[in-house]
Amino acid sequence: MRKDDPTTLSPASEAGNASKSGMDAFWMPFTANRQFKQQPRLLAKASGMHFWTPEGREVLDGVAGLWCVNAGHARPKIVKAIAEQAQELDFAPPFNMGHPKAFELAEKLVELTPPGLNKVFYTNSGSESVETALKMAIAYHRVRGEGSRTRLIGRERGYHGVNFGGISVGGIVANRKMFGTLLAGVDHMRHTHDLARNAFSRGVPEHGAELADDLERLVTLHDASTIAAVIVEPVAGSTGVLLPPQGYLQRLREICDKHGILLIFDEVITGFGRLGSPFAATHFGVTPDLMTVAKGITNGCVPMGAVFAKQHIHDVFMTGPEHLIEFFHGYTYSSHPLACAAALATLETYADESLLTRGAQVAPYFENALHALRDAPNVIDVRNIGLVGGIELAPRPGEPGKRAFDVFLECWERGVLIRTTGDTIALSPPLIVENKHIDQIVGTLADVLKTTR
Ligand code: PXG
Ligand code: PLP
Repeated sequence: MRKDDPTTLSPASEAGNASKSGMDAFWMPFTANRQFKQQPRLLAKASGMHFWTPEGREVLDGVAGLWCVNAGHARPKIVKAIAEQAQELDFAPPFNMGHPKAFELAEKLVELTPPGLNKVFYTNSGSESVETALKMAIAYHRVRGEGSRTRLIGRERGYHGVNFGGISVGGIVANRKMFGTLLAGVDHMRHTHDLARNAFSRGVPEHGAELADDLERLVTLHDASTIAAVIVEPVAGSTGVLLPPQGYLQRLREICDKHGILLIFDEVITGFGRLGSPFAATHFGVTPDLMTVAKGITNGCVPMGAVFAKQHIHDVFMTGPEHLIEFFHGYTYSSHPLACAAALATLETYADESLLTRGAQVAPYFENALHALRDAPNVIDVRNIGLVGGIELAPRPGEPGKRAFDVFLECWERGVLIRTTGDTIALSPPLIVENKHIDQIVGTLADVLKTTR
């Protein structure tokens, strides 16, 4: 065989696996693969508020990548930190070994979290953070002698990532129905979405705090002595931007306290400034026992997630012989040096530009702009909090999700990246967004809604 014969370069092409289009091999996540590959939407470059396609077309990022690029794209401090870290220490084993930045980052993170959440366990994604928090909750009860508390309570329409624990406590049917029996011993509260009473609310809706009493109902059914934890998104993102009714989270906290149930907030989207406060827990003044984050922790640049735990949860584990592992859990890439370097530079960037609270200043303009869409064709609700917006469309008869997806495609053609879930358009611009960007996003949406059937 000749040295330059391409078949000697790749075992895949030798076996005939390489595709003609160059797009067959990649099985894309959460994507209509066949539709995408007929009409690919590729991103080649990003900076600040914008992406560029390989052809050089500019696209305004209305969704911070995927709710993660909170400081905007390619921020210099973060780019530099990652490059330097790769040179200096590319990897360090996280089990039985450490590296300085992992400790430094943890100290900095717990300065930002609500009081009491002062222990950090590192993961690599939101999904892993959720699995970690659920395991921590069950193990916590067991080490303190209440091993019967194994049940986990989630909520309808909840999104907690895609691993088995997360889809079990989650409540999105498409993410669950294909995957068998899931985790045993899980139950769900009702979701809080109530268009009849709360449509077009500005900020948190007025009605529905009583839905927290669903937890009391589940306690009556299963008995508190069998329940380890309740997990909710303080503001649900993925499922279509659902805000907690006034007083709902406080009530959930009270019921958990009354029954010794741990409260887990999944702050993968709400963490790091999305609501105009560092965390939703800060925003609503309700502190969970465990809090999951990911996405904005590194500005989306390097995969990373984390679970924050209250001191007493951590301390319960620290009672056996000192030479033994206390919590049999961890990932090869927990506290990856590149992720820690990216996260430290991200926190610096957030601090330099006060980004963790900037959303609160921009929110009124964003709110007014969004609510101007209430009379656009097919709009049945507009919801907003901080720099999160949801615009719900009436589904086209017999084609759920299609109307919103058509809006997404047309916005992309017109240079604005939005996100849709079902028939809800979700907006979550980078926290550096300016009024002119908001005008462009909402102006484009208004035009597109006029022409979408
Ligand atoms: N919990 C919450 C609350 C999330 O929003 C995850 C867990 C999982 O994180 P990872 O990093 O494993 O994806 C998420 C992720 C969307 C969308 O369209 C949102 C997410 C992921 C994919 C799509 O809104 N959020
Ligand atoms: N599968 C196998 C065979 C492994 O050896 C490991 C880690 O050592 C894993 C899965 C888990 O990988 P990670 O730690 O990256 O989650």
